[in-house]
Amino acid sequence: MNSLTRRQFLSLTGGAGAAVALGACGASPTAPGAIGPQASVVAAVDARRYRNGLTKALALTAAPLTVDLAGRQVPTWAYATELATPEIRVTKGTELAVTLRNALPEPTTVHWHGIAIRNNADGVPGLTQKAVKPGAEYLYRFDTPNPGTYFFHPHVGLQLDRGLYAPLVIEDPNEAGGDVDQVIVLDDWLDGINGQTPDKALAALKASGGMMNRGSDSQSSGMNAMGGMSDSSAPTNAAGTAMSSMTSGALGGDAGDIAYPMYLLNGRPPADRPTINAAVGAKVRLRVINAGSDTAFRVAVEGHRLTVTHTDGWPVQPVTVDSFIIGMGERYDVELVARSGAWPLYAQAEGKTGHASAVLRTNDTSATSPRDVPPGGLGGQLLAYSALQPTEPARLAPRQPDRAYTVTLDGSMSGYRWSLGGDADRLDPRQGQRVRITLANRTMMWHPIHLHGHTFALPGYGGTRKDTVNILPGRQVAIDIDTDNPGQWMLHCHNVYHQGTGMMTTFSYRT
Ligand SMILES: [Cu+2]
Repeated sequence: MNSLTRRQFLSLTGGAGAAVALGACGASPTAPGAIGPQASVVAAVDARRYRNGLTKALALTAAPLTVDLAGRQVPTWAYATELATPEIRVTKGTELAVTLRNALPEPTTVHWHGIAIRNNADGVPGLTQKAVKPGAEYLYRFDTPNPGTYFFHPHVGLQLDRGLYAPLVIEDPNEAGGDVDQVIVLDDWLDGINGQTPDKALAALKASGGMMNRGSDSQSSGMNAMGGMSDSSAPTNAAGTAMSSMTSGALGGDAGDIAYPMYLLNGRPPADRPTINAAVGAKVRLRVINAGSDTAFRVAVEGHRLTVTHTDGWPVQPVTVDSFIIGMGERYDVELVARSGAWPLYAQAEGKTGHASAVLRTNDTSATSPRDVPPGGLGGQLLAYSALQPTEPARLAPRQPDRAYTVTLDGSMSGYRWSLGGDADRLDPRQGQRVRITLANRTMMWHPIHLHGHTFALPGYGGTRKDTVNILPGRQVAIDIDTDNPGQWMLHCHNVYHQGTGMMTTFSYRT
């Protein structure tokens, strides 16, 4: 099965998945006994969170803006004209009081990705709050007890695939840290390029089965629009560029559905790549965030090895590699020791054509900028999940699961539909349990699965703590959750086009 393309898979299944309900509502959050965001137990848990007594108040405006991408003026929606900003950075334990002002023409929210947050601040419309209407404001007030690298984005429709994202760093005053602490936000970009929008891209993906009907092969023709293969009919993909094969061995097959026209690092394309300055010998901490919607990135820095110290905000036992792949919603903190010179930092769009980049430059050198070419390390030793081990404080205590669920990742390429099945509509834990969810990917594509409000452990990977895990085609991964944060929480694919067509459900605490 693994060698089949999605096109072949589709012709074998005949699009049977179309009969599967979207499951968008999941375990109904309005069911009897569901613990809602305003429940007293939510407040009781919140009252026990670590605080340092400080509050940081700020305003965040989501608005239509024009951004400059290497001299090209591009209309989009964003929080600031400089993409991937504002960076919010606080000391562990600081209370954040962020007022969201919605200047967009449609409702929005902010989701604080990866943070074990109070449920009513999680930013999921219809589940933890009402969507914030155009012209309205909403105050997000929450604590930051767990240090790490996080980010924030809307949880409405496909808004994440516009410019609505920025980093949130919670610093640990007891951590040694680096001499240089640099956030690297990666993104795949189509919004405003030749009239593209994420909504148009999704419409093209949904419609492509019919539009590209090629007679007897009609069931599978939709695959062409989703980048599974190339053929002589040279279809165009949703981003309007000529499609080529987008496959990755490391991702187990199809790398994504959309060939983006551009990839950005800290909001800038390669033609305007940013520079990171460091002293020779400085310890540089890179906090890498994938804010993309349909693209994994493979990251390396020429002339340097990378020591992975954290994933999804939580510490791991340091492991040194040449490169790593980061899926949508994942974060890796890596350290390097800067060597004299000017070096390309390169984020290849995995399985796709294109990259984002930056320059690491030491302050002793007047070297001209290095050529923007792939570092040798891109093809070197690649980080595997199996190489990750949590630090002792990050480990969950040994315990047998009280509840076990299986959630299947399903899809039908007929009409472009993705879904979660199995126990997806029955995720009804109680507070104080150890819950195991086995995520079984029955599709022909990888999926980065994200759980809100918790950092789960991966029992199959040494107990490493994460909140977003890539699951390859035909594989299954178990996640262990200590149910210590009552409320209603999304479990979903962080490919926004998959999430937007049904690959989501609710992890729904019950009394
Ligand atoms: Cu997915």
